[in-house]
Amino acid sequence: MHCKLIGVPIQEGASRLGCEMGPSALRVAGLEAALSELGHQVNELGNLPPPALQPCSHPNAAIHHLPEIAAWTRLLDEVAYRESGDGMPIFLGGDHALSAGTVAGVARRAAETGRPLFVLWLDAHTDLHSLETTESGNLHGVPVAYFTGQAGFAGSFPPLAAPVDPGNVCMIGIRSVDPAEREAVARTGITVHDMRSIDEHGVAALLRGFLEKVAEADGLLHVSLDVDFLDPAVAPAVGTTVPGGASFREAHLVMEMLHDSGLVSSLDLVELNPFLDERGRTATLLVDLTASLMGRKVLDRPTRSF
Ligand code: HAR
Ligand code: MN
Ligand code: MN
Ligand code: MN
Repeated sequence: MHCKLIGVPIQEGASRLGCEMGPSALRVAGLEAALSELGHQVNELGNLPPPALQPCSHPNAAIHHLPEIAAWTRLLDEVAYRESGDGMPIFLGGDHALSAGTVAGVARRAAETGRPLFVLWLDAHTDLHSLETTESGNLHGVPVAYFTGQAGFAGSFPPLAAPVDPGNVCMIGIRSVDPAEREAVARTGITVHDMRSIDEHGVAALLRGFLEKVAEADGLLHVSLDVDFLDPAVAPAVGTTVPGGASFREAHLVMEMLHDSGLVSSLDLVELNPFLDERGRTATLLVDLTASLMGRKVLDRPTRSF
């Protein structure tokens, strides 16, 4: 596989500063070497420069940093479109607001190829607020509403060329949903597997169902991995910890199954806040999870799909 590492030092979508250092921490933790050792060709594209701002405003006075997030979305849509033409872009965040642009861009590319885009959202949160409904005003809470084409982004965020069908979005690990997001889940029909579903059915059964759907549709698959998908006990370096997250093994199993599926075409690693880490353990875990997604395994297994 031809992997492209793209640093996205964005932190204005989160309430706590520090995600800007995420790309550096992932590099220091050895992401490039981990991928090269697996036999992948790795292109290190460096960090994207912060984009120029255009003035914009919104009647919701709670919103923070709208011009910054709108500008990053515009830039990332372009970069994700360009870099998904050949090879697999891996976006090193940066807070989760970056996925508004990365998913918009890969969706535009997918639409051109005629293959449907699916999104696997691994997160404690649904990030399904609109600009109207966000109460915190932290724009890492809105990307899913944007890239699925929900109302209320016109005039602030860039126009969306290829909205992702909400029926193609699957969320796993969810355990913090605001009332307006709960309503949006019901309205859009996005598949949400909360932590209770993982407890009851096991993460493998939930993921297998989704991967079968992607394979049947001959889809492309974008994976968006928020650090807070993981339990804070194993991944403390995140500003929005929520207890009761995915375990070390549950997360690795997800990555191993994704690898075996052969379906993943792009990846976001987001919300890593190195300022909150303990001796680099969260950054190291993210690198190890990425390696599992890209083919690292304990033992070879008889060939199977997932
Ligand atoms: N739903 C809450 C809000 O909108 C929390 C959002 C936190 N989002 C992330 N990314 N950390 O998932 O403020
Ligand atoms: Mn702020
Ligand atoms: Mn998130
Ligand atoms: Mn989250």
